[in-house]
Amino acid sequence: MRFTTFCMLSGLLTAVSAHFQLQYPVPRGIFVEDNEPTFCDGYNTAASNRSEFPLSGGFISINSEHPQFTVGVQLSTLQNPTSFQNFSTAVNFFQASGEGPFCFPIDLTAAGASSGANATLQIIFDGGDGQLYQCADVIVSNNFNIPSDVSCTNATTSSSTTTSGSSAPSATSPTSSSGSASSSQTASSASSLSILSSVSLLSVMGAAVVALL
Ligand SMILES: *[C@@H]1O[C@H](CO)[C@@H](O)[C@H](O)[C@H]1NC(C)=O
Ligand SMILES: *[C@@H]1O[C@H](CO)[C@@H](O)[C@H](O)[C@H]1NC(C)=O
Ligand SMILES: *[C@@H]1O[C@H](CO)[C@@H](O)[C@H](O)[C@H]1NC(C)=O
Ligand SMILES: *[C@@H]1O[C@H](CO)[C@@H](O)[C@H](O)[C@H]1NC(C)=O
Ligand SMILES: [Cu+2]
Repeated sequence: MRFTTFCMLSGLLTAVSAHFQLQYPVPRGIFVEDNEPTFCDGYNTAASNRSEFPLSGGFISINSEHPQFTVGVQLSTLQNPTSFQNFSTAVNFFQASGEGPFCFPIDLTAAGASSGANATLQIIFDGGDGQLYQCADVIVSNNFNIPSDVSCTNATTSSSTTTSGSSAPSATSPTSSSGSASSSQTASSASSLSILSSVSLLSVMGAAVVALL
């Protein structure tokens, strides 16, 4: 009974507001929930302020708002990749679970990157409401270690299984690269609005859970 109730509620939450946020490396731009189903969360131009990222022994840290998800990472070594076709696989898609922090290793050597190269990482996440994308523009370095104060934890310790790269990114190009400045401005106000509405929705749902239990 409780289980059924929980499933119904979490199903609702999933349908309405849940996504994922890239925590590390620093994403290309601030998170825009409504744009996350599109190439690089709607940011179609590489950032000029790149952060360093280790050639090997790196990790990707995300916050998942979905209890079950599939995640993978693509890499491009173009200066300004503009299409999914400009990327190749760096971390095969795998399934994982747990709402909250999730952190997994990535080795760019295996993906063909070299030290000193500019690269873009595109994290692809599917928690049941379609594929979502966030990008980070980096400088690959073989003598950079991720600072120890960068958090790398998993919400749950349950094991994950590897899937055979079946959920490849859809072959859509970003709509247009012109007018990105104005669209990112409206996008950031839309983002605060949707954060507000997510928060109020969550409190309503929280009250409902308390009432039902
Ligand atoms: C890397 O990108 C920065 C700006 O994003 C550029 O100034 C620099 O020349 C690029 N380096 C290489 C090796 O292409
Ligand atoms: C690049 O600059 C933007 C805008 O100031 C900022 O939000 C972002 O965190 C910076 N990225 C890095 C990797 O420092
Ligand atoms: C990047 O992708 C676009 C669109 O598929 C393609 O036209 C272009 O040739 C690619 N660039 C490189 C350098 O592969
Ligand atoms: C989180 O789980 C993934 C998948 O099981 C694993 O590869 C990774 O090492 C875990 N991260 C931490 C910080 O334990
Ligand atoms: Cu979602």
